[in-house]
Amino acid sequence: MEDNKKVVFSGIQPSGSPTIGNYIGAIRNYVALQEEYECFYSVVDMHAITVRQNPAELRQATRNLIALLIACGLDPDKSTLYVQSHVPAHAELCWILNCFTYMGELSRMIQFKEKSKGNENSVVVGLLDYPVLQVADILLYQTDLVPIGADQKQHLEITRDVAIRFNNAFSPTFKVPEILIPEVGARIMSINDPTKKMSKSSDDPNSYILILDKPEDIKRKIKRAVTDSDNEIYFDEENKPGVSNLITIYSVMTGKTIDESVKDLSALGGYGAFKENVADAVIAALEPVQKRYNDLISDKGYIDSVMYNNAMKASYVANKTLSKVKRKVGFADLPRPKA
Ligand code: ATP
Ligand code: LTN
Repeated sequence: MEDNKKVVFSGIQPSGSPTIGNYIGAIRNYVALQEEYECFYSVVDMHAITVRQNPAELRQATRNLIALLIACGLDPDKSTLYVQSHVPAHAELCWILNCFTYMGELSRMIQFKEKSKGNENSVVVGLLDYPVLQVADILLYQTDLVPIGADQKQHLEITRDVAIRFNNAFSPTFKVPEILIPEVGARIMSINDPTKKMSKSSDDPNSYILILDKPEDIKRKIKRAVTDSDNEIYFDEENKPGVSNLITIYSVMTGKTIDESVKDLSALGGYGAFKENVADAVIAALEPVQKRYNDLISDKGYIDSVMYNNAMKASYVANKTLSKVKRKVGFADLPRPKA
């Protein structure tokens, strides 16, 4: 690893096919950061099994996500793009950090509260422990910066708290990471219910637009997007969440500012033409990604080699931190028998 470059880490779950919310809130920043930083991007399959997955689908979704991230612009020779479960250090550090994390901290997490609502007695331990695995992911790589969407802010705060707690209990061991949340598009809302976050694991396909959705599906979904009845196009997230969500999507997909986008879109008159323009912008931005994806996914050997080489690179860095941590907490070295 080059010593002078700062380190970026982020993770994305293979819990379905990624949405434009994932793209806008996270993936485009992964790509933007890879020139300047030493980047580690992990397909976090161990996080994904905190909700029940079909094994064959999970296996396939993991490979597909590696291919999709490359299609979005990640260069596996520049960024270390790997699968979390291929680097056992994540699970090992998670266990150690479990012993430095409080039940109170975990039970206060919004994501845990939402996902366990209504079945408090049968919620799996992994769902409560989810943030600690995320803390381990980040701290293993001595990360400076974590690009994420707004929904992950609480998980990053706990990461900083646990790092500081461990460093204070022993001596400086972990870098305390900073959070990077985009100014525009940190929380893309569901297309048919703009009060909820767009989410790839939703069971309603009309709530999200996938990066790999066909143009006709993108058109149909945006045409049916929930807006409001006043037929005026301006940006006001509180009072016009549906319209503002579409303006945000247009802005990121065209590279224009929110003001420029409002100017473009309000000149069109009604919601019909507005939605058509948003759909066209999304389709145009995704077309090259979809094309690259279709080429990559048929190249099994290439995806295999990316997965293997990058797991080795990630393991090397992760194991350095893990060894340090084991020594600090007092685990005995494995003695080498004299020959
Ligand atoms: P799931 O639906 O399974 O919970 P998800 O769609 O929320 O998954 P993750 O894999 O958990 O996606 O998240 C990957 C990254 O995408 C995270 O940094 C997350 O903050 C970001 N992200 C997810 N959804 C959105 C969204 N609607 N808007 C902006 N960023 C998002
Ligand atoms: N919990 C994250 C995914 C994730 C992650 C990470 C993000 C797992 N490990 C480390 C940033 C850094 C989510 O998006 N749901």
